[in-house]
Amino acid sequence: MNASFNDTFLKACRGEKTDYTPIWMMRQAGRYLPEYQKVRGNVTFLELCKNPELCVEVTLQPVDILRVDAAILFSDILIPMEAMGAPLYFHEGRGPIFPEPIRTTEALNKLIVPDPDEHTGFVMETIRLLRQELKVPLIGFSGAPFTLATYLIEGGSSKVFWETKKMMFTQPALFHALMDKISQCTILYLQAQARAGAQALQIFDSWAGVLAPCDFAEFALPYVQRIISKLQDTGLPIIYFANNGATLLKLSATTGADVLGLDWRINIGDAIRQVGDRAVQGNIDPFALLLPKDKLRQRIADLLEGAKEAYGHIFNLGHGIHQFTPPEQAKIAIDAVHELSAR
Ligand code: 1CP
Repeated sequence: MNASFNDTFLKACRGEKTDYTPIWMMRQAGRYLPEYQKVRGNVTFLELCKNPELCVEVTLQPVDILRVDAAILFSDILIPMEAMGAPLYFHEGRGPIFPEPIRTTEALNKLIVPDPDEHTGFVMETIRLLRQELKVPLIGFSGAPFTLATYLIEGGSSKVFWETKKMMFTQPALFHALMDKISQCTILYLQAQARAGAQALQIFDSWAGVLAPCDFAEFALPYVQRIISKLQDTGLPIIYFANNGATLLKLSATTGADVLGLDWRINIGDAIRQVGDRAVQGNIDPFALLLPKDKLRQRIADLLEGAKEAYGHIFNLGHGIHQFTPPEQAKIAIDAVHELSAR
């Protein structure tokens, strides 16, 4: 590794001593940055995701502008679902749409388990190009099977998850078969990202928090466990983030992930006491970035204090940065984490 490479983030993932607490922000490349808006002004979101040169450009933006300690591949969790054969488009106001939702065995049978290098080669190319540029670690990612299944079953975003839970409870075999296929796809997809040069892998379970613990244990967790066990031989740190997952934390600790992402609804010290010898990532409320500078710095100081017994701590937001956040506020937070945690 070359001398100027900053591996603080990777050390924290592994529970090794670091000079300061590393920070990155979920959704750090995106609409709150005018530089992103400029690139996005000329292309649709899917065109952007499929253009490695542009993906490299927007991945690097927050690294250069904000000085975060890790980069996250610019892409979307739904890209491999399109590669499975589910037509996808992004509606400007309503977000992702799958016009042919997966609700029957016939629909499921039409989905393929794609070869990631062949069907999502643009993602792997983005990773290879980024590794030539970056002086901080590159995080690759996927969605978790449950979260991905909700989009396929609902046909897009949802608030109540009626179709998803209806399938879980009335057609459990079909639900499990869909989860199995998505998991096969995800394993190959993340293995390909590792081969292309990703240095850590995050699994986003954005909707796990809508499940009762017993249903999470039966319908979602086994697939995350399987994926993570298949990634062990990559040697990469694996981060599992279950949004709204405070009530699922003890179960999440059985996924095999090296790092557990935390949303802001739980006190970080309480979380640390539940997860054992495992690093944590989080967990300031993304809206707290709006606090005046002195209050924001105080909140960060308190969070760092609360995390001081952690096996390892990576500072992050409890969920993605909101699109109307002033970038200067993000910069204040990043500088404060670096300054206040310096050892
Ligand atoms: O209009 C635009 O420019 C698109 C906005 C946008 C962006 C910037 C979407 C649409 N996705 C992304 C990028 C993205 N998505 C990243 C990039 C890297 C980074 O973090 O900087 C990542 C990691 C994701 C992951 C993602 N996509 C998740 C999991 C994380 C989370 O926020 O919970 C989810 C749920 C999606 C689905 C998605 N993509 C985009 C939208 C609007 C949605 C729907 C969200 C919802 O259902 O509420």
